[in-house]
Amino acid sequence: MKMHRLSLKDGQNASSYCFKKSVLIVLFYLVFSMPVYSQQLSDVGVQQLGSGVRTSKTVIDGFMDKRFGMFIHFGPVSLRGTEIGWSRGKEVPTVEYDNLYKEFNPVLFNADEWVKTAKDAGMKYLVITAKHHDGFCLWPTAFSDYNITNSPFKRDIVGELSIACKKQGLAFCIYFTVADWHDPNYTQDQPGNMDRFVLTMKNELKEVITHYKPYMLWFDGNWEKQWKLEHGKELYQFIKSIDKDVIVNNRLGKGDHSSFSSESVGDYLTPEQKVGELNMVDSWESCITICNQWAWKPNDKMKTLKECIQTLVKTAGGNGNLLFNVGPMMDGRIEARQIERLREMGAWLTKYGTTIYGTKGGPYKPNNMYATTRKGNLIYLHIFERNSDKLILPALMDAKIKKAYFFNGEVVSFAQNKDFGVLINLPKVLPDAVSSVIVLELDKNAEKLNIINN
Ligand code: JFZ
Repeated sequence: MKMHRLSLKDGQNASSYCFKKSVLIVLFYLVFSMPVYSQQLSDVGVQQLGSGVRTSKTVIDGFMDKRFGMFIHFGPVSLRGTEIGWSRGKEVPTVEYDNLYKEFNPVLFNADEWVKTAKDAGMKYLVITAKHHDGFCLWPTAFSDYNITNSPFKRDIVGELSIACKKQGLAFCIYFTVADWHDPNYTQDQPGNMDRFVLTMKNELKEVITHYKPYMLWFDGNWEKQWKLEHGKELYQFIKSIDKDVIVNNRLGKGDHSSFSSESVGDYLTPEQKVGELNMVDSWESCITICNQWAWKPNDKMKTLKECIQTLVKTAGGNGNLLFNVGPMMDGRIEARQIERLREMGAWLTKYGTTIYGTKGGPYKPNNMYATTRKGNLIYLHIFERNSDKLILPALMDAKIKKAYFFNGEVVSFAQNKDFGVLINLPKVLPDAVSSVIVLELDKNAEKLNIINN
C-alpha cells in the first residue's frame, strides 16, 4: 500500500478556493465589522496575528465556563500498552509500531458509552486524539492512507464521537498534532518537504473542520524545530477562514505552553501535568492524566478521588479549565475502575457543581489547604485539610462577609478584621472528606475583588 498519497490537485484547489474565500472574508471584516472585532479581541496569544481574524471573547468566555473536559488518547498503540507516539522506536521498534494498525480492532468501542462516561463525570467537552505524533488518523481521511479505514476496524472513530457528543450535549473537540513522525514529507533526521507537509495538514484540517464541526482544536508538537512561527500564523488564519469560531489552543505557535510570549499563536494556555497558576487575564486549561500515561497502560497507577477532586477545585480556583485524560484499552473500552472514579467525580459535581461551573477563580490563590471560586456576591471556600479548629485567611480589604455557611446550609461562625483577616471556626469533622465548601456571602460583588496574596 502506498502511504501518504498527497492529493496535490485537491490541495491546490483547496488553497486557491481558500485564498479567494479569505480575500472575501478580509474585505467583509474591513468594511463591516472592524469596530466589533476590535472590542472582542481576546488574548495576547494571538497578538502575532495583527489585524487577522481571531476567536471572539464571547466564544472563549463560553469555553472557560465549562471548566471540565475529557481528553482521550487512543490509537493502535493501545495494542502494546506503551505511550502513544513516544514509544515508537523505543519500547516498540519503529517497523512494529507502524504496522500495529493492521491489527487495530477495538470492537467494543462505543462512542455513546465514552460520551456518557464523560457526561456522568460532569464533563462539558471532549477532545479525541484524531492524529497523534505517530501520524495515524482515527478518521477516514482522503489525504493519507495511514488511517482507520485501512485497519480491520474501519469505523470512523472521530465521526462517531462527534455524533455522540452532539446527541448528549457535549462540545466535541479534536486533538491534532503538528508533528508527524511517520509522514516522509515531515522533516526529521532526513530532509522532508515541509511545504508539502503543511499542505497535507491544511487538507486534513479542512476535512475535519467541515465534516465534524469541532468546537476547539487542540494542537500539539509545536516544540519541534521544523515547526515555525510562520506555519502557526498561517494555519490559524486558515482555520479561521473555514470557521471563525473554532477555538485554538496555544500549541500552534511557538514558545512555552504555560505563558504567552511574542511567539505564541492560539487562544489559551495549556500547562501540562500540573495545575496552572492563578491567572485572571489569560485563559488556560491544564491537561492532566487520571493515571500516569496518556495512552492506556495496564495497571497504571490511578489518582485517588481526593486527588482528582482537589485537582479540579484548584484549577477552577486558579480560573482555569481541567482537561482530564483517559486512555481506553485495545478493545475500545475505558477501564472499569476509571469509569468508576469519573462517576465519583460526577457525584461530587452533582452536589457542588454551582461552585465550579461558570465561576471565576480567586480572590485567594489556591494552595494545599484551600482554594476559592466566586460568583456574584458569593465566595465558595473549598477546604481540603483540617489542620486546626480554625482557618485564617488574609483580610478581604474591599468587602465584608455578611454570612458564612456550609454548602448544606449549616451556619459557620467567623470573625473579620482588616488587620487579622478572616477567622473561620471549623467543626471537629468537615462535612465532605474530599473538599468541603463554605459559602461566604459578601456585601458586594466578589467577582470584582482584586487578587489577595496569601
Ligand atoms: C504532549 C504530547 O507529546 C503527549 O503525548 C500528550 O499528547 C500531551 C497532552 O502533550 O506532551 C509532551 C510535550 C512535550 C514533551 C513531552 C510531552 N517534550 O518536549 O518532551
